Amino acid sequence: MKIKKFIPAIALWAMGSSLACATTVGFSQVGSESGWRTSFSEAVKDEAKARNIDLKFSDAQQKQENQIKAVRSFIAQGVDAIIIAPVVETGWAPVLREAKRARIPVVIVDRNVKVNDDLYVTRIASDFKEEGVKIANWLMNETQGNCRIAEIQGTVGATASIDRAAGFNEVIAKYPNAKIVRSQTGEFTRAKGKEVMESFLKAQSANEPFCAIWAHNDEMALGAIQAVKEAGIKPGKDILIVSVDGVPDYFKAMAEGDANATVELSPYLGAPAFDVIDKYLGGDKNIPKLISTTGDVYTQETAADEYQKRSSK
Ligand code: GYE
Repeated sequence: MKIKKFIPAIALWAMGSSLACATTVGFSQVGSESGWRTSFSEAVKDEAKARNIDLKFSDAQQKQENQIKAVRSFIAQGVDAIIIAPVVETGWAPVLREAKRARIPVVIVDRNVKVNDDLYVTRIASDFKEEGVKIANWLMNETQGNCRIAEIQGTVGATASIDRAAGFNEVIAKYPNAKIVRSQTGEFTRAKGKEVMESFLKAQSANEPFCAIWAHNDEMALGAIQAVKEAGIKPGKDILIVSVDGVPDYFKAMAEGDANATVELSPYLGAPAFDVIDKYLGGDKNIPKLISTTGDVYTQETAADEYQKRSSK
């Protein structure tokens, strides 16, 4: 009799205390501008569920002011930790100082923030400059360094745009016959990528066609491909298409011959972010300031197989 009563009491206590102890993490995400971004958000949500983390997710719709509001509200709610995937690099110091004062650790994922590094625990990201270098090397190799390039940049002020451009430009600077002849932001979205490419094509002179489109992400490249097709030009052949991300739709486009190359970017940033938070909240403050991931170049050769793998995930 005694034992019977005892067990449910223990079970109840355990249940109650585990609920009370669930870690609460606020996550301020850039938005849902690209397929890569959506996969990243999903990955964070799935990982939080698997770890029984109470995740407060906030979509900033590509606006830093929304992110700052979200972070302030996470602080007011007294979350255990905050993850920020910042839209742009600048303007973060005040709100990060507020988090620090409230003793809430902040982990930066993906793009960077320009602040003293005592204002966050660590940053988990890929090396965007290296991505620019890799894709430019592929393009220079493919064209023997002869190429008039139309560049569709990502969001102005975002690390992914700044560093990808820097890496790409560093490589093509070594080739006198390679040149960026048009450049404009497409804000990382498919619709804008299409719009920008349409305007490039209108302004293009017939005797100086583009040899390639360099888009700072797959989503804009996919929009540009549509614009090129609608102009009666063959993407992937008449104009080479290169970008970064490695989203399933882009693998499909490569398999169909419409796109040429991309650098894969892992969207699985939730697990390493939660690992760091666990460590930090567990008392281990010995965490490197940058945890980086890398990705490979993919081309048409393996695109069909890679598409299969990715779309069955
Ligand atoms: O390439 C793009 C997204 O910041 C690295 O943002 C990220 C970029 C990614 O919208 O698709």
